[in-house]
Amino acid sequence: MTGDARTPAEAERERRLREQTDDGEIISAADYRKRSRRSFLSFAALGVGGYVGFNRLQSMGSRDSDTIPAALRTGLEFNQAVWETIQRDGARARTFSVSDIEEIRVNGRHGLRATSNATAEADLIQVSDEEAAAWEITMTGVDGSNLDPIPLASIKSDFNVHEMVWEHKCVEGWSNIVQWTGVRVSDVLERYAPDQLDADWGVMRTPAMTDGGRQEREYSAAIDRYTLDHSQTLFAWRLNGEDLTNGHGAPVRLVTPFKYGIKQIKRIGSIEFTNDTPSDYWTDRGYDLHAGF
Ligand SMILES: Nc1nc2c(c(=O)[nH]1)N[C@H]1C(S)=C(S)[C@@H](COP(=O)(O)O)O[C@H]1N2
Ligand SMILES: [Mo]
Repeated sequence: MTGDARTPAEAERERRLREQTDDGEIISAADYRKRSRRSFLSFAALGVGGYVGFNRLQSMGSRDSDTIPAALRTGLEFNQAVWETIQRDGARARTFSVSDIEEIRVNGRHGLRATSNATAEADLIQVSDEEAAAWEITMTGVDGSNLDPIPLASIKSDFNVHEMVWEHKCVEGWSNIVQWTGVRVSDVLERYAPDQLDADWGVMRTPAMTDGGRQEREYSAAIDRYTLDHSQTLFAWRLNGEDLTNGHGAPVRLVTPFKYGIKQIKRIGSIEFTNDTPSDYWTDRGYDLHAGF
């Protein structure tokens, strides 16, 4: 790649990015792919082992009255332990150069569709400029009480803005390097939900809006406290320098490191804080609650 010959403007932008997000090393996408090939191969091997293991598990009994087979539950507990180790590391997701930015498809339209098999942007529930300007994220506390909502206008104007170039990974096996513009969720919650900073989880939902009489099933993503607090977890309203389209989650979505796409919830309408282990759209369908990588 001849991408090292950056223009002064690009170099300056990169310096600003590094300063703003404090996220350490920035390497080219080509180098990163070279480096990660080996870890991908061992990940693939793990996947095969996991599949064989799962088939064996299904014939094994439960440890007590739970319906989860004992060995599988041990696996989930192991997963939780690994996750907690990562948290203690204070790890940061790798970020990239602005010259590595790629296009990204619209993927996953749950909570966004105006017709049952909508694919085009025009088939999605449109958030008008007026609706976007008045948009609020409603919140309920751990005791179930309603908190004051977070106005999107405040998200956009009252906090430090961060730009982050990182790799979005979908569980379907594709990834793209994209740039997000947003503010830290932790900055916003410190101001708008100071009594909820000890809550173990925040369950974010895409509101079930109606358009043309069809009620779309809502999407949800349960986000653990470590992730809510992480300096690279953003409420984002721009993607690759453009305001979010409806398909990409207008007017505001979540971006969070170490999590697959299923946790990058688009069009956030509410957050419910809880200390109980929650479920969300994809955990209801058998995915791991943390969906980390
Ligand atoms: N509301 C909502 N958010 C969602 C989804 C969805 O179906 N509905 N899909 C998720 C998945 S699986 C992925 S990979 C990303 C894709 O984001 P993009 O469409 O901006 O590429 O959105 C995530 N957020
Ligand atoms: Mo995804």
